Amino acid sequence: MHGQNYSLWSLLKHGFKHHKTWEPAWRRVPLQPSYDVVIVGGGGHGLATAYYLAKNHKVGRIAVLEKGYLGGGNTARNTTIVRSNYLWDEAALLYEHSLKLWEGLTEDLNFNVLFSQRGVFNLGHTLQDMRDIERRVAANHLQGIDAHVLTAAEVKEKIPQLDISRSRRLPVLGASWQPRAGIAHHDAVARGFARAASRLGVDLIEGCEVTGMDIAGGRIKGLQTTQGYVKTERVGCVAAGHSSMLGRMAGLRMPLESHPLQAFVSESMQRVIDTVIMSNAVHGYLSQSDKGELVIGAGIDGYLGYGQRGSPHVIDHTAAAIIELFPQFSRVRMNRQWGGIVDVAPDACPIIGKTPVRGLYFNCGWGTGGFKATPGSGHVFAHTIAHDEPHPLAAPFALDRFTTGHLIDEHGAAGVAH
Ligand code: FAD
Ligand code: PYC
Repeated sequence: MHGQNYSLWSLLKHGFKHHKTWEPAWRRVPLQPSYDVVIVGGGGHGLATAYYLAKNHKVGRIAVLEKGYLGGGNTARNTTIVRSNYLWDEAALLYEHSLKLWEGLTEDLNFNVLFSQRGVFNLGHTLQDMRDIERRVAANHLQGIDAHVLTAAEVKEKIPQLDISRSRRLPVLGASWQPRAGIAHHDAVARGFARAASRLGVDLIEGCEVTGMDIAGGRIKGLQTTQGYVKTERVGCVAAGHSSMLGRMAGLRMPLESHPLQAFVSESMQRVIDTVIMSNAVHGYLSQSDKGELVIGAGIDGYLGYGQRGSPHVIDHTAAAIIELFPQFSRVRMNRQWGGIVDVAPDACPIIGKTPVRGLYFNCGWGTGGFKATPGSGHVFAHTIAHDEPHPLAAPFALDRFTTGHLIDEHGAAGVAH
């Protein structure tokens, strides 16, 4: 993540040797004793929140506190699928808001986030899968989201490598297809938001873990950190799988479970797959990175935990599923496997908004699907913190839905089996 950047144009103009305008990736600054707003968690969502706060709202001095290095959590570990084809209006409109921001993000940040709209296929293997696909695509049309139902033959035309033979254990009967969906580069997204936020004056503090919260009279007053005490009256927590631990510091029991979720990549190969293929029924999904690696993701581990690796049987199952869809990949060598910790809410939807503690806001519960939401999540969370009122798109995702009962069940459209 560290290093320096320069434009090709200025290099051509001035040459490498005499180049005078090297711009550091972001400003290195020490933690200050007080800030107007502190964001806890320097993943994509935290950095995006800080960027949109600084860009769109006048809230004074902002810091992002990150216990490790910027973008080193789930942002670094995910398989980068971006899409908005969710079922329910609340979720679909939020993810579509995000997808629209993705479409202009490289220009907005002046940093190439390598967003590639190569389309996403969600395969159906049973009659019930196909009924669910038809229902979701019909909902997407009403929401103004691009979506198509394809037959098996139409899928085969677009992905000739896919085995659609009826003799398969779970034959492909068809798919939903979102052409505007795709992938982006995980590190570039974190880096782009970090640089742009830093340029707007946000302090980005790495190696700074929040260890306690100072709350008096029902209001947040400051944070204890491994680099000392910080005074602040507005705190946004964006800590993904570690959100329940931050909640506990504020005396809140968050309705979240932390689960391992795994992925693995192959050796680099020539381009063989130019789209994204997902299947919840066989528990695997696949794309190919710009480096040529097959990027393969698994279903969620059933048990709870914080070990960033996951169970071997889950990844075995996924390898089998991918070989079932693409028998020719059985000979490809795999290079790396890893896990991240995702925070899953009971209705598979995020929690965005205020808490019972005044000035303390949470943005979490994105589970297996938060990468695609990075710009949208930061955008609506920044608004929520700045106005002390939920952004209209964030309002349905308030924490109090677990007491009012206004849950939004997105398990079916989560993209990853859980
Ligand atoms: P993170 O990037 O995890 O950032 C949170 C940060 O908070 C971390 O850097 C952490 O160090 C920091 N932190 C935690 N506690 C503290 C503390 N006390 N003090 C200071 N800092 C703290 N989503 C998709 O949309 N598409 C996908 O294809 C996809 N694939 C995935 C594949 C895998 C294997 C995994 C694990 C996840 C996947 N996801 C996907 C989900 C996605 O990665 C997450 O929802 C998203 O990255 C969350 O972003 P974030 O910025 O909230 O979290
Ligand atoms: O939500 O699309 C998704 C997704 C893909 C892989 C993990 N999550």
